Amino acid sequence: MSLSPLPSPGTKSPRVGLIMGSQSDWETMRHATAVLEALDIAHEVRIVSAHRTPDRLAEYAKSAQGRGLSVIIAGAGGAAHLPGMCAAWTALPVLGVPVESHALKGMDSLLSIVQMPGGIPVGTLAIGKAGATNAALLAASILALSDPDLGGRLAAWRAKQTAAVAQEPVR
Ligand code: RP5
Repeated sequence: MSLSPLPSPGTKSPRVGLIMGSQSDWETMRHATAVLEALDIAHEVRIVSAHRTPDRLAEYAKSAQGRGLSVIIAGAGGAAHLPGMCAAWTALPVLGVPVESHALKGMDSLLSIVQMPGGIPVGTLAIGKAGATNAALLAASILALSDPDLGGRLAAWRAKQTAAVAQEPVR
């Protein structure tokens, strides 16, 4: 696997790595990239399958911190061992997004991500779009601890969301 080339001058190097087990996960995980883009957080997106491309996963996770990433978001469906295996290879915070599966509606994904044995944590979000959205927001909160400018952008994003809630329902 060829990992990210060095960013060209003027390009920000990725701070968030977003990985998913399959192309089919993109429909869910695109909601995470939408938030990262709205908050102007440099990120990279890769397909990394724990069982179909195990060497790619090991290389990705082991090199993540050295390449400047601070948080990894990992989305997977079914026997969703990608976030857990990723967390085993890196000490960076790993946020797991359970992708909704056909057979069990994502309950399989959720349980296989959330039930990490004590010792290797994966911060597990909700199934599907909400989880992908919140994974990106949580990554933003983590990064904002040491980035006041991003903290301001996140506060503005939340204020805009608040302002969009009507006082009364349309009847
Ligand atoms: C997992 O298997 C992926 O994360 C995906 O959610 C699921 C199905 O993958 P495809 O069969 O669509 O490639 O590895």
